Amino acid sequence: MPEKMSDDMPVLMENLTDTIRKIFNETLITDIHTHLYAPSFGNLLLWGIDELLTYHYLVAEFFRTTEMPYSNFWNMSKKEQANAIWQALFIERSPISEACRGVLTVLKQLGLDTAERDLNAYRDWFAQQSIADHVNRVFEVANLKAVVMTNDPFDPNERDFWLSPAEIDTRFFTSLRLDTLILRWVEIYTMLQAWGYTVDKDLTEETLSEIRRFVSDWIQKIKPVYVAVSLPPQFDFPEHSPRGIIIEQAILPVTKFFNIPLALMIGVNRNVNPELKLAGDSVGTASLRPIENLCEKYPQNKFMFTMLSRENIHSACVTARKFRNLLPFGCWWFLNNPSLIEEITSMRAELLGTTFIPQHSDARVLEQVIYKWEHTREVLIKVYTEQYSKILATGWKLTENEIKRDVANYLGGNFWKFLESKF
Ligand code: FIX
Ligand code: ZN
Repeated sequence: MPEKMSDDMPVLMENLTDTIRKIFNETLITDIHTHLYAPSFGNLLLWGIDELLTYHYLVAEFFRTTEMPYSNFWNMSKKEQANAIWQALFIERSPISEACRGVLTVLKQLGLDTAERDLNAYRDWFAQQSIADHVNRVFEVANLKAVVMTNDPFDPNERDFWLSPAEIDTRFFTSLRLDTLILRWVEIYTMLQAWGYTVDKDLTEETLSEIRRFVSDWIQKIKPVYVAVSLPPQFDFPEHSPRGIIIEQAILPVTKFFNIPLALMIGVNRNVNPELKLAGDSVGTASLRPIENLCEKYPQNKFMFTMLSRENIHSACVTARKFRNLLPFGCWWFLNNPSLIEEITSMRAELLGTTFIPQHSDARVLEQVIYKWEHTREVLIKVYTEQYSKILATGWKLTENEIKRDVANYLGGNFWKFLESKF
């Protein structure tokens, strides 16, 4: 009788990079934070070359190349804006920034010829795609299993969808984004009044109870995988301010009740240049004490967090070591560049082993998931080849299935297990 072949294989030092590359290429990803929408949300799902070229990362880079008055740009049609950005960033200069290279990676991976530099030919190609097939293809090329949307009940377009919801593609999960509720209470409490909640500008007991009812209603309506808020670097906790009171007395009890995480995205200074609109946000270094205070005071609540400032990443790793109810995720926004992903992921792997989520895409335009994941994957293969080779060098034996297990956890498992966990 021939010996039964094991379906697991030992990993040898000489095959390590190839094995890790193969595993990363085969592992499907859950993208835990995007600004994408399922096709049934209609125009809210952005896709195609003009959307790719007018991504706010590229708008910011475009204005560095021109003296054009801001208003001229904003008065242009989307196609005209895309033409101007293409001309300035791809033709008159080499497209070497991460956001520019991203457009080229997308074109390449969709089978278009970047050497042609023919914007109208790219437009024609996108115009021929049917959105249903195109979404399938993008998911396949990017290796995606699922994406999490960012769903804001205060966004009038989204509200319309939720008031008479259509079926949602099961690969698209929801998250409840509450920046408006938490950060702009004084401006928006009248909206809650108009929607039938008995609230007042002052955060009285009754008002807080009604805010809890509002958050619970939306959790039941959209079934989010987490509740999220982005916060400025000055965020503190505990804090005697509307945002501090709303988080502590309205959000935390409800997220605890439903056992869903609160995702904190810390370090954004909004609108430092309002002329740039969506492209006008900046970064600031924050303190980790508020997160430590939250995790310590509310050990039965679950928190996810990402920081925008590079200077915060090391202390963020240390904070995560202290609290099992805290899950770090992604290289957010200005940190989503290969040189920084490499530094951040190595640091996290050294301090946190396999217990974090290395990346999310933050894609706003469908096809961006292709480049954001392709560029990240290259870095992860490099970082993990190095990490695994160091343990092999001690004589430790590794099998393919063990690396598969770890990579599957990084690219989705850690997230789904955190959602299941109860402390
Ligand atoms: O707050 C956020 O979720 C940010 O990611 C966005 O608002 C930001 O504009 C972005 O697209 C970053 O990638
Ligand atoms: Zn985002």
